[in-house]
Amino acid sequence: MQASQPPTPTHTWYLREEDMPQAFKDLISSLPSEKDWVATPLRLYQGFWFASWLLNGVLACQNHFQAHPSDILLVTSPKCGTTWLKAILFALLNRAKYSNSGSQRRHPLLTQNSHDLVPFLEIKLYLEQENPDLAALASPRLLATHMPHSSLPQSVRDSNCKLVYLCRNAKDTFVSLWHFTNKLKPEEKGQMQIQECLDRFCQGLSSYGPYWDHVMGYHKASLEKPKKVLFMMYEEMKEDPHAHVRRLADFLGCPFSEEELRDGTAEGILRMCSFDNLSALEVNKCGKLSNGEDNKWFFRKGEVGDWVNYMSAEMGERLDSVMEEKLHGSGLKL
Ligand code: PAP
Repeated sequence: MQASQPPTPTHTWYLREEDMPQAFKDLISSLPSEKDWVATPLRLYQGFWFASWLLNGVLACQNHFQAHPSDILLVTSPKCGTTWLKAILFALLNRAKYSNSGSQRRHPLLTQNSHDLVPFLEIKLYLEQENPDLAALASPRLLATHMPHSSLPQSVRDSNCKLVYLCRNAKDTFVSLWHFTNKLKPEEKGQMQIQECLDRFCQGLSSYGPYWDHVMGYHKASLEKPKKVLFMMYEEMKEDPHAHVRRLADFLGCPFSEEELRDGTAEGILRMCSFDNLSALEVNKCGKLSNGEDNKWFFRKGEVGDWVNYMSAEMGERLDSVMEEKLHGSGLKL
């Protein structure tokens, strides 16, 4: 699809709502509702705002997903660097299979978007089928979710599976979300006013919001269970990706060997997963996800501090003060 053409408004998720079990429909319609930025309803469920169409996947996942102790779950709030960390985790866990010295097999990340290689639980697997058969997934299963900690399926909380959580500065997250939501919006509805969206974001009204509560839930869990939950920040990854990919490998129990450290395996992974490399691949320039989103929408700038180009200083200060107030006492600064 060319940038000048409007996005295809045929996302599968909008169709799925009709197929929901009656019990889900009844529950969802009983929940408090607000318009989200694109005027589709948000529902307040277990203290967080979810797009109404998405709750089908959330409820099915909560009811049916059985975590394995070897599972690895990447968790993010939308636009915190999911696409990047999905790619890094995939490359890290499969590094022996696709090493340069090995079979010379073409690396899947060169021909597939990381969202296709690391599926979302509630946005893909449990949205498409109420109880999908995950037996075919290779072990360890690498999965992703945007679900808040308090909404995770019980089996995730009970099992010894590992959670990698990535968060990002609130202003950059907000601006990235604003851009992305504009892409999703039918062109005839025009661009959303950033000020209006900021008002909503500051009230906690965004998909999987309030953003600060999402972050706090996983931060607390990482302090309580550091072997189970790794808490990471986009800006720190950008600052020193090498240290953080090693940290990830250690946390996941697959540390880089001396030989790998000598032969530049970590650097190779980071090079392949860099914004410049991934965004230049044909699949990410022209491909689409199964829900109709263009892969290229997930690669905008990939920079720290880009918010200054879209938000006034006053808007920035406003979001800073909301975040400071909400994160007060946590030691976090976002
Ligand atoms: P999602 O949560 O909806 O899957 P996600 O991947 O978190 O989306 O958000 C995309 C952001 O990650 C974009 O940020 P921006 O709008 O500020 O530019 C995108 O550019 C950035 N991103 C994607 N790939 C990379 C990468 N390889 N390195 C760094 N940032 C990246």
